[in-house]
Amino acid sequence: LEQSPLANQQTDVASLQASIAYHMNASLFRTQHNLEKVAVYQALAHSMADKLLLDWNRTQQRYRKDNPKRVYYLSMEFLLGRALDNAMLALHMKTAYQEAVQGLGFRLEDLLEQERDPALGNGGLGRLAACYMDAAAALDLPMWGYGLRYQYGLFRQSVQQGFQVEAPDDWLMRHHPWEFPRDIKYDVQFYGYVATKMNDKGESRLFWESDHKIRAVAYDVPVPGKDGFCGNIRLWASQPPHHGGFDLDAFNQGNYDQSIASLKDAFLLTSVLYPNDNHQAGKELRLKQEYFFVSASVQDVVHRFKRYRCPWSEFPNKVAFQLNDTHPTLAIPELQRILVDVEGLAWDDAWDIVTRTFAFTNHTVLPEALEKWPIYVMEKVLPRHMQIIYDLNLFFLQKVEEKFPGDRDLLNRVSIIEEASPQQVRMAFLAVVGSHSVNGVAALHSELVVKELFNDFSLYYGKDKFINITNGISPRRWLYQANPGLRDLITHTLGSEDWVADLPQLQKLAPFADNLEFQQQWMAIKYANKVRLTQWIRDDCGLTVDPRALFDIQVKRMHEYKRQFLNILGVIHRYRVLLQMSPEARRRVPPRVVIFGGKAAPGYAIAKLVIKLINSVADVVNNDPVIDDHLKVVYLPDYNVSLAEKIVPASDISQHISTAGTEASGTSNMKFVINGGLILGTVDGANIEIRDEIGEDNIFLFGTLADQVADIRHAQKYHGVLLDANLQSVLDAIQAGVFGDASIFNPLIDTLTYGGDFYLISEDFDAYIKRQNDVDALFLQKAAWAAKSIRCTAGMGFFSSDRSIGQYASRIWKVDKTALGNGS
Ligand code: 26M
Repeated sequence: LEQSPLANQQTDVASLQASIAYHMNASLFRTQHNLEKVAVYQALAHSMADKLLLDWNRTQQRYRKDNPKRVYYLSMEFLLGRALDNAMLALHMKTAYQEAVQGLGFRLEDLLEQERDPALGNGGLGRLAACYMDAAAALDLPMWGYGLRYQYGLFRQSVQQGFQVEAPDDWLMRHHPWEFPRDIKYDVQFYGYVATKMNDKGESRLFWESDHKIRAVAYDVPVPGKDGFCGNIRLWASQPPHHGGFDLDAFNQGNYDQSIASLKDAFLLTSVLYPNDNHQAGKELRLKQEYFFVSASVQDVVHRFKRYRCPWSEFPNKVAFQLNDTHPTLAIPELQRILVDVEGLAWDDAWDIVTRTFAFTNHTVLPEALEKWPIYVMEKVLPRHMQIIYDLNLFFLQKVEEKFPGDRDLLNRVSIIEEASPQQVRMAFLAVVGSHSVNGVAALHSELVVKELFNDFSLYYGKDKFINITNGISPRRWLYQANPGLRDLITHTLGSEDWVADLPQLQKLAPFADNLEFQQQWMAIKYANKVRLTQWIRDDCGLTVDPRALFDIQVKRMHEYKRQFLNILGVIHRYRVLLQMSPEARRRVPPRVVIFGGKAAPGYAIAKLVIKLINSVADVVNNDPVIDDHLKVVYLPDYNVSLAEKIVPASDISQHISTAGTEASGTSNMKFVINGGLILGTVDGANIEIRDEIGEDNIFLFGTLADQVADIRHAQKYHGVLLDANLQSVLDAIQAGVFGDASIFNPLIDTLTYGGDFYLISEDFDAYIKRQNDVDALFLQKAAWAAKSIRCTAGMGFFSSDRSIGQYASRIWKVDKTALGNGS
């Protein structure tokens, strides 16, 4: 391959142009005569992918030879975003390619916009997986991602008459040059029955048999690293098994429809990503997706392990599985099944191997998000796994009983099987019992995980099993790539690019915080980013906003606990206050553009109603001549990773205002702050650690604390909710029809009154408004604002995903960066 003209290592402009031209002909079957942007993008992507493949092969060959302990990050979601810009920057080829395409008559920025976002994730959890793969690649850590190749990613969102409308995300309709189909296949079975059989050694063993098989085929996605290193994500697609897809009897009888029915099943399995975020839907197809993914991945890993002919006892020294939430938890009984039923290990030996291999990351404490599967479903789809879970549970409960004799209540509380009707398997408990380490994703969250979610387990296992690893973000994508202006200023100021791989170096910016000239350069970059977003808002929403206004941004999945409702109620309050002011008083308030973005799960009616309310408020406020430019409200449709890359560098303030104790970590908060955006937030998730790192004076926190929430809810139950007076007038305005037909908003307003204000919007309303006024006041003091903005970036060194992955590696996986390193 090294010699192949496809992978010409020359990076001079003429060679790059030649490779683009080559792909135009050979990969796209086109001539140079009708060059559309999308075709040039594709040729360019192929050309770049060639280079990546060389690195991929070199890296993976080295691992194969050295056989280091490998980490497998099991995740149902990888929200990667676009690949081309990322790859060009990682391989230091962007400037050369820029010139190459310029010579062909194109602007690189336009071509980059042609790439469809792979959206194989819902939100934070999927994007975290992408940032972690990026970090592992940068650190030369032998970690592979395993996931699913959904034909349709997260739905595309448009807004019609103010309502969210979903469309399928057919991202594979156009050829996607960033994945490589492999001749690697495993069959995965479902349903069937469990029988007793003799194995080769004459021992009686249980075997699970079924005619219902679906084939998993591997697609590899390269993850560009540093210095010629390249990681991998292996995604499984479902297909009918060889010869097994046809119902041959039906086929021979000429009953074609019936003969291909199971073919359809096979293709359907990985066709679509479930669009729920922090909510479990409980659909059988989802369970099958989870098992399909897990089974193919475990088979692949076992196959790789066996290649080296090590004894089974070596398995935990060669393999670490990290479970990205409970979605891949079936990997635990699956590995136990393979070791016992197929490989013939004794139960206890197998279980020792399993528990030393798995570790589990929890991403939520919201009860509605915790996965539970009814036993009648599990029994039907995975009969052998259900037996194994019963056995695991029995042995576990026996040990609990030994340690805490006679505590029947405790046994009920920790049982993997929930004794309700229907009986359910508690996947989080299975994950805890089958793992040697359980971690939360921010300090407060990990505390709640130990004290609330898994309290009984921490008493049984001891506290060491439960740790915190605070989330991190890729400084490459979220600063270096997304904010070239700031990147260059930082590099120029610090004298080199070393800060990217050693993010705490950002602290060296702090001495410049009060330097007026530096402040001006800093804020000029922010302004340019706001201008760029302004153009996007004009093209996308047909709305003109002034880049000099304060940009106040909340972009994240629409969810009640994230309280976009609080934000828009605050906007209505601001609107009413502005209307009551004299023109002179109004001019003393800094103009604001309040920007929203984010998708609601299609079945989540209340979240969708908040989208409607935001758009209704926007209609009125944006067209009110009295308000003019003092306040604008924007709802950006189809929020995704590539849009985030444009939005994040352009914030003055971003909002992270979840009810305390509900947002496990948040990661966009980190992205905004590292780009010099200030935060308006609650004392929740990683906001707390951001405060600790950047200093209390550089963040606007407000509201109820996590340990007060339960008492307030309790009081509400007995005394009802006494609505904040300002909030009451806001609700009155909505109900008076100021924002159109009031009746449609009734279910939304009811969430504040009937049955208590669960997310404490009224409780926090006054503190929120006051903090917003503090923001206004500071924005008028340009130098003070700039100083805080600089201190924000300077203090963010801790939040690199390189730090997070380093902690996972040393505390959980016990792996090092490979000794060889640097692709040599
Ligand atoms: C579960 C069952 C069926 C279908 C879908 C799901 C499901 C999918 C995604 C459940 C939860 C999902 O994501 C949760 C999530 O994104 N959690 C976020 O994780 C981030 C990374 O740790 C945190 O920063 C966020 O605070 C947390 O909300």
